[in-house]
Amino acid sequence: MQIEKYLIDEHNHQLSTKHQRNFEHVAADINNLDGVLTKLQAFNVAIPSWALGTGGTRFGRFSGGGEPGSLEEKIEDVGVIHALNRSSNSISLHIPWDIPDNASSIKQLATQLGLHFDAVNSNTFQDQKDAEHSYKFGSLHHVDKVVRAQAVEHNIQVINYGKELGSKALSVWLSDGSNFPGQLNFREAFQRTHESLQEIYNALPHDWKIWIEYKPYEPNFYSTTIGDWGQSLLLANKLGDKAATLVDLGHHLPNTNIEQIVSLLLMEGKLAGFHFNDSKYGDDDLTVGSINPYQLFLIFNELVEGMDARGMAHATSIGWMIDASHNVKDPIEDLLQSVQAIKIAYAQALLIDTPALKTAQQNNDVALAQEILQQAYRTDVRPLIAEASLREGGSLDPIGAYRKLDVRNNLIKERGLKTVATGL
Ligand SMILES: [Mn+2]
Repeated sequence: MQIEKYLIDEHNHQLSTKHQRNFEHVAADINNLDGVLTKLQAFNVAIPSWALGTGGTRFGRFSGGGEPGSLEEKIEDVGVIHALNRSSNSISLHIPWDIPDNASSIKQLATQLGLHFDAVNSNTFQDQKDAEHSYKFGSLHHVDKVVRAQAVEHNIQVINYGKELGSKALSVWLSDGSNFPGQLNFREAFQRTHESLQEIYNALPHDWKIWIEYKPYEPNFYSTTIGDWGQSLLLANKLGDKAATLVDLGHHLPNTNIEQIVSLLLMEGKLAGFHFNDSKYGDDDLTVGSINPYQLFLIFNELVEGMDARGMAHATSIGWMIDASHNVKDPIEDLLQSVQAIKIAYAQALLIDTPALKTAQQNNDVALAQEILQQAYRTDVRPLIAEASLREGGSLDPIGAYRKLDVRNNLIKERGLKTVATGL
């Protein structure tokens, strides 16, 4: 289904008096209001194709109604999200869960909805139905060359799908690792991974990138072959300019200072982008900003400061993606909440008084430095987000509009109550 623009306008009209009052209140204290709004209007976050259905855990999965049953329906759902928030203009495909059988018609559908294709994601953490070799003991690091060759070939095939759709990056996450001490020679596993990645790297078109994701544990519980940002950066540096490190917020041990990692990767020109989510314990894939919004703000502080220091365009210089799973929420509502949370953290970071912070740092005025950061963090920037959305033709209140327009029930009528999307 598609949302008619006039319905969004009608809903906005009902909210406009209150919005105007709130907007003027916050806008009065912002020096560079137009600059902030322009940046918020340009900012988009890619929606992963695997997040449009209900997720699950290894204990079970409770599918919701009206889930997309095909790639076309997933693209339509991203169209719904983008129509509401005007900040989700791309989709990140996962192969083989979402193989575009007819690339030109898929591309046409996306274009109609104002969407394009972000990074494509390969999958060598599961055995596929017709696969000759198993990834039980790893893929790109496997001790057997024929298994590595199969995994390399899969990644090259994913690049080829992406080329047809206009993607410009391959995102690689490996589950390769070991479950028990002694199972693996760490050095050799790393070297084999490097060799395999080099073959994939050599198959990249000239204007493509390869994004290397890391994760400390799970599904392997003793070691992961690309376990942290150091190991990913080591590989990215060995591979070359087209390779960089992808930061998934959930892929860190508890209390890791992610903002410091982000700052240094940016400094080295090796920050590929983000998989946004939130977590309490491990790789929980919860809604962005639902557990630790202050950490998200501190990350955006480093991003804005670091990108400005290098003269990078915020919206387009790195990849912005969500990687979340929704076990108990309507996936579209969850994604709308995640995008809003990201934009809130970004807007707060844009409000930081950078020259004053620099001076405070120079003077070792620790209390003032904290005051400056928290002054921005404690500003209610939601009217700025709403105004940016309005100026782009979106909704002042995306989730409110989604509910008011009864989108989920319309999807259930269209697709049925018992539906299961491909994915996690
Ligand atoms: Mn991820």
